Amino acid sequence: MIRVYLGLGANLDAPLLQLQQAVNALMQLPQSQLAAVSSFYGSKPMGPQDQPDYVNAVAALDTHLAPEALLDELQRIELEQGRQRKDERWGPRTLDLDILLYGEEILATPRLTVPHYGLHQREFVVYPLLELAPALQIPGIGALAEIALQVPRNGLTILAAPQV
Ligand code: A4P
Ligand code: MG
Repeated sequence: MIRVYLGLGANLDAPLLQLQQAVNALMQLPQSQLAAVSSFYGSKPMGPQDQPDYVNAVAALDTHLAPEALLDELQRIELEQGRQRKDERWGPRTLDLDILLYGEEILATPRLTVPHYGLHQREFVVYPLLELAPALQIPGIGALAEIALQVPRNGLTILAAPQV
């Protein structure tokens, strides 16, 4: 099994419920075991400011799925939860599921950049990840705890605990 970390984000159509529904879907993934889910955090929108605040979380998943098979499953879950892909960069969405880390692998394929390119600059990824894995090393970047020292919290708050 490979330990994978996933980023969850939503800011439309009851985002807290969207995230809990996504957690429920992750528990059903084939060849996989959901290991842990961070608190659900409220965060200020990165990108266009004329959109609602986000709810974000990070999940730890142990899986036998290959990276692109996992991405297929995540995109299926996004679509099942009403995700519509729009052209606006960083615009609002009912659910976004990103592969943050896939074991210690560094991937650069047409469909996947892993570690996720924004991981170490985003407070809504760094702090939930720190909650799950305070000793984590980010391949090609460094120690998560060191990275966190450089990332302002920007109003990040804990909203709720996930049900797992
Ligand atoms: N892709 C490449 N690498 C990956 C990866 N590691 N994980 C490709 C998942 N997908 C990856 O994704 C576009 C393509 O990226 C996919 O087809 C996949 O092959 P998408 O989900 O359709 O597009 P997106 O998510 O809108 O684009 P992007 O640039 O990934 O957006 P971000 O960076 O996820 O930003 N503010 C707050 N507070 N919280 C948020 O969660 N999220 C965004 C979206 C903006 N502002 C936010 C938040
Ligand atoms: Mg995405």
